[in-house]
Amino acid sequence: MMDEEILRLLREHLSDFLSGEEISRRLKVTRTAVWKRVNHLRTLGYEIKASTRSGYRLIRSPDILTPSEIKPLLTTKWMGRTIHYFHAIDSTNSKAYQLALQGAEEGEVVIAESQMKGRGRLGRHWFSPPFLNLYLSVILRPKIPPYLASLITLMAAVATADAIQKYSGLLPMIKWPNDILLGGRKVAGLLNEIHSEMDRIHFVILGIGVNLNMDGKMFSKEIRDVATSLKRERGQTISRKTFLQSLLEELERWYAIFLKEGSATVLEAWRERAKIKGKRVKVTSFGETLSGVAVDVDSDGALILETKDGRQKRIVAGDVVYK
Ligand code: BTX
Repeated sequence: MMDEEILRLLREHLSDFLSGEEISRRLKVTRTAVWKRVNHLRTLGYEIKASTRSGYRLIRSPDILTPSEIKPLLTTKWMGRTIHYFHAIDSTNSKAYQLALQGAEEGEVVIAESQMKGRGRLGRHWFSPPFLNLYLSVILRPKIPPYLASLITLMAAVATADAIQKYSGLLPMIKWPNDILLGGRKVAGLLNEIHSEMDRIHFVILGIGVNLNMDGKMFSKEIRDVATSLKRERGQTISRKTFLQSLLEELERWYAIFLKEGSATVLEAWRERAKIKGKRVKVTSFGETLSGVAVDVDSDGALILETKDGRQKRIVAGDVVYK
């Protein structure tokens, strides 16, 4: 809290120095305490000039995702207004799930600089090295029946793709159900987890991982050819703060569209991004592998596949490979 207060005061005086005495008076702490916290902020990457006569001046802030860096940028009404921030965590989804069980509200988010046990679907691992990418989990409490929950995944995929396009000008594609691709390689993944009764959702945890500043050689060998980052595609370092701001705005916008207009608008945008109709695909679902032509996604977000014998199969979960 004290770090945030010091940063707030320094940001109010960006063009001149603020004396240590003034800061200690405003925060009701000793000058030594201020000096200690300033040194701590420097270890986080803040460039703070100090002068014995004039005090302190903030020169540059690091690209970290602390609430004090993110909140001044946010233009959302409710999404991300409460941020639970961690340097390192097992998984932001697990943390958000716990918080939601304890009553955290819709729109609260968990952000971490790195994850030790970042999770993909079906127990898979999500590679989450520190200070390079985005690992975000959003708590939602939609008043919809549980069978519509997969539409939230499609909604989040559209929002993430829009944020990527708005930020970078690149054209992401969605691969059913939840991969975001740039140049055919995975730049972002979504893991949505739901807590519900038969006919009521208690909450959905929207987990989103976006590769922002990883270089090609940073990916492990197994995923180097199938994964990419925004920096790799765009050839420029990405401001994680600005990207996060844009992603939270798109999520708020698309969630509002989904709640107000139902699934039609979301599905239309999803289809536009996925261009799945007519593609020859191989789908693995619950241990079974099927080949065929993708016909469409239906109004609940399930994939409709036409197999060789001309029959249509409805697939609610699985992995798709384009042939
Ligand atoms: P998925 O099961 O579709 O994808 C996981 C697969 O993707 C892995 O098996 C691996 O092949 C590949 N992969 C692993 N790490 C990466 C990476 N960084 N970039 C590209 N490909 C990768 C996708 O699951 C869902 C991922 C959600 C991650 C977010 S991060 C915030 C939140 N917290 C959490 O624990 N998970 C979510």
